[in-house]
Amino acid sequence: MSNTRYTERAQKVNSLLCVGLDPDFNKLPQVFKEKEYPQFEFNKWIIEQTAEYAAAYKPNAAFYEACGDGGMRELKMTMEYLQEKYPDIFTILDAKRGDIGNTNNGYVSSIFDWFGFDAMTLHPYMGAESLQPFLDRKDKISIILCRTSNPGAGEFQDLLIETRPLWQVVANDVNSKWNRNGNCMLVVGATYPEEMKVIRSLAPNMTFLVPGIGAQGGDLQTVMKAGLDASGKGLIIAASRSIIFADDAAKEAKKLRDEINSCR
Ligand code: OMP
Repeated sequence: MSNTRYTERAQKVNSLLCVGLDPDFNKLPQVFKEKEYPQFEFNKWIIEQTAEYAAAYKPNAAFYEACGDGGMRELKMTMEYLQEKYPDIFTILDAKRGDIGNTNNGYVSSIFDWFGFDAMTLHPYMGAESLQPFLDRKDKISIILCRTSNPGAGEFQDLLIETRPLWQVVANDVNSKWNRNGNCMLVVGATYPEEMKVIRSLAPNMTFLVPGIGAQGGDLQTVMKAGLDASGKGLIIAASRSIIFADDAAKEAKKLRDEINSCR
């Protein structure tokens, strides 16, 4: 099952680090901007510097879509590069998809089958029935937004459903009802460690994708304490800008990998 792909890679390189491949064109060093395939060449360079520390890579679709058909081609080239050179690294497309079931079949074909990602991020707003095409894929991982990292996350997520905020209902339902195939994970932002603690108690064995360390200011130690599962795993700690746009991406990735491990 695909869930084991992450844990096996994490074990192999002794890392819970996920490097976000968010190659915002405007922020690329000039030398890459001038290349025929700027985002791909930049990603390749980042991958070469960080692969030994990375359990996962997570491109965000927005930065590729922003570059039109060239961006989509370069996202595919990035995937082909990873599949060929680092086939055991877990790959996540951050695209926060979710539509009616029939339309979701299109995302399944595109993101899981054509691009070949192991996992994608999904929003739960339309319910389990709509997400069934993703949940039915036993060989792939559905990562459901539960508590997002953004400052305004609470606008809807904190709304009370009887006595519980919506994010708790999502955590509970994904864990107890949606995860029949053992192929669900939850997005839990690093900027909300108190909520993460509660989500860990609601979903003791589930893996959390945790963005918000680095550029968004999440505190690593607090997050690790709140989110680790009983076996000292269960987290995918994601950072994009703080690694890929650092002066020395390899150094930053190693540093974060080591900091994560020192909290385990
Ligand atoms: P940095 O803030 O540069 O590390 O990037 C964070 C990445 O994680 C971006 O691609 C975001 O879109 C994504 N993300 C969040 O920042 N917050 C969330 O709650 C969820 C995600 C995500 O699904 O990955």
